[in-house]
This record gives sequence, structure tokens and C-alpha cells, in this order.
Amino acid sequence: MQMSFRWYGPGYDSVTLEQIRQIPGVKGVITTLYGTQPGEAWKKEDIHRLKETVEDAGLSIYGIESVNVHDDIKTGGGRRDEYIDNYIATLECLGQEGITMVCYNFMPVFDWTRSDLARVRADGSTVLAYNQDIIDKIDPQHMRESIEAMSNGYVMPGWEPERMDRLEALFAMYRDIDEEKLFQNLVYFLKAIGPVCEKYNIHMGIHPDDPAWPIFGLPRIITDKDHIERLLKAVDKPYNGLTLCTGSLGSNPKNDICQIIRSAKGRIPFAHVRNLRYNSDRDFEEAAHLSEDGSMDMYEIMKTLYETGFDGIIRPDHGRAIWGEVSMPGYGLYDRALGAVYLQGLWEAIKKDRQ
Ligand SMILES: [Mn+2]
Repeated sequence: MQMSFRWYGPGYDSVTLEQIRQIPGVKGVITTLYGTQPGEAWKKEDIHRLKETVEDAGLSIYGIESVNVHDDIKTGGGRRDEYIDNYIATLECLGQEGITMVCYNFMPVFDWTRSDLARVRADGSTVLAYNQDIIDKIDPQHMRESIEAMSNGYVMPGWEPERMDRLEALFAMYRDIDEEKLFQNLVYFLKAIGPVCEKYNIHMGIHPDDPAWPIFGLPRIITDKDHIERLLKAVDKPYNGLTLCTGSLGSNPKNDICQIIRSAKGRIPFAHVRNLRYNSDRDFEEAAHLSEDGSMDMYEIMKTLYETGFDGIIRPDHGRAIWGEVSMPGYGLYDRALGAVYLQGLWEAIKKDRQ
């Protein structure tokens, strides 16, 4: 297991590489070329410069989150093959730079969705939260305004203004796309990128849908154990893997995270491990990583990863805003650093207990 920390790159993150380097046990970051658009081929020199920036700070790039997939690929649109060629070109450049773990998602139109980016908890910390009753009242065309008003002036991943300007057109693209079509388009994409992944031993890790059910009438397909198993079998190769996101899969209390880890054994190159608390079946909020603060048993999750031979990359995920820190919601330094150390503490105890 290698502990890592997400970093958005120069100019996009309130957290510095120097700060990340001082978190115990963290030697690498998960990053991206944040200014690029889905569908664009990344330039080798841009990747190389990013790598140099990270290495100059004494860290390594452990993986990319994300190389985003263009909506024409998700919908099987007219320019799909052109965008897949660009995706392959990006993977080729990443492979040449020795970067071999790539997280991506296949969510239509919207990336992760929350109804509140700063819900105040009893201890005065603020967290991202989701309430289905609020989401049901939102006109998705106005999600942009709601998210922008809540994001402390940062550009939220998946909510880039360029995309949000095109919401109407994006919704129109998905008018005839049901779950099955979306799934077949995903399989088509994965088969097409197979050769470049195998050439460089790149592990693709699909990020589950968040929350783990369809929203705004759009299909969602990476939501539970059965869907994940179906995808891993449809392209039954090591490069086709899962980003185990406990918070996204755990947004549906019916998902048994440990069972999902066991069923995807050997196919999890990357894990986002965080906790959340259910307040009702229509409302949850993100909690501290600590088991007792949320509804998930983090010890059991780490133990199951250990027992299934997990040797990939972990990062803590969305943290609470604490100690007066102002950052991109969910991506402050303090609470995620606490999470990184807590998860490593669990891992050390599990490992020593077994030896
Ligand atoms: Mn995640």
C-alpha cells in the first residue's frame, strides 16, 4: 500500500507540495493537468513539467486523477473515435513518463453531486452533504450557480465552467442513452485503449458514480457490486480496474464495501478511503475518516484491503473544513492529513497483527 494525497497542480490548489511532503508516510501525489479539457490530447512536455515540479518538491506522481472522458465517447457520438485516439495519445505520453495509474469516470454530464458544500456540524467544522429532497427541487440547468456560489472561488473538479456553459447541449446528447448503451460505450472505450495500457502496464481505475444512483434522469452504471463485476468481466484484463471509492459506493447504505473489495480482488489499483454519516435514507454528510464519526467501519475496510492482497495506491478523500482553513470544499490540508495518518495507523496495526 502506498499512501498518497490529491494535489490539483500549480494555481489550482490551496495546499502546497511542501505541505504535502510533511504529512507522515506520504511520498507521492495524485494529480492531473487541471487546465485541459475532456477529449484533448495531453502534451508530453506539459506532463513532463508537472512531473518535474512534483519531483523537485521531493515527491513522486503516483497516478493521474483524472484523465476525463469526452461525452462523445460516453454517448457513442460522431467524433468518438477521434477522442479515443486523443485519449490513447495521452496514455502513450503518460506511459513514456512512467505514470501508470489513471483514474477516470463514466458519469453522464455531472461528476459527483452534493446539495451542500459547507454544512455546519455540531463541532463547528463544515462538510459536503447530500440531501435528496433538495436535489429533487433543483433544476439541473442551475446546478452551476449553486455549486459556484458554494465553492470558495475555486474551480471544482467536474464542474468546470466550460462544461457548465454547455449544460443544455450536454443533456441533449444523453437523451437516447440508457444504462445499457452507456455500458456498451464504456466497453468499446476500454477495448480501444487496451493496447496502449498493455504496452506501458497502465492500470485504469474507473471511479464509481457519486452518489451511487441515477440523478436528474441520467443513467449511472458504476453503482454497486453487480455492475462492477459485470464491467470487470466484460473486459477481463488487469488494465481494466476499479478505483474503490468508499464514500461514493457507501453513499448507498445497501452497498457492502468489504464484499465489493473481495469481489474485485486483484483489480483495484487505487482506493479513495473516507467515511460518511447517514442521517436518514435521503440524507448523508461526509464525516471525519475515523470510524466512530461516520457510518462505515474503516478498520474492516482496511483489513479487507489487506487480506485481499491490495498493493495499490490509497488516498484519503474529502475532508472536513477545520481549524479555520479556507480551501476548495473537501480538499483542505488539515483533515485529509489527519485521514492519511489515521489510515496508515490502521494499516500498520493490521499488518503487525498478521505477522
Ligand atoms: Mn472518490
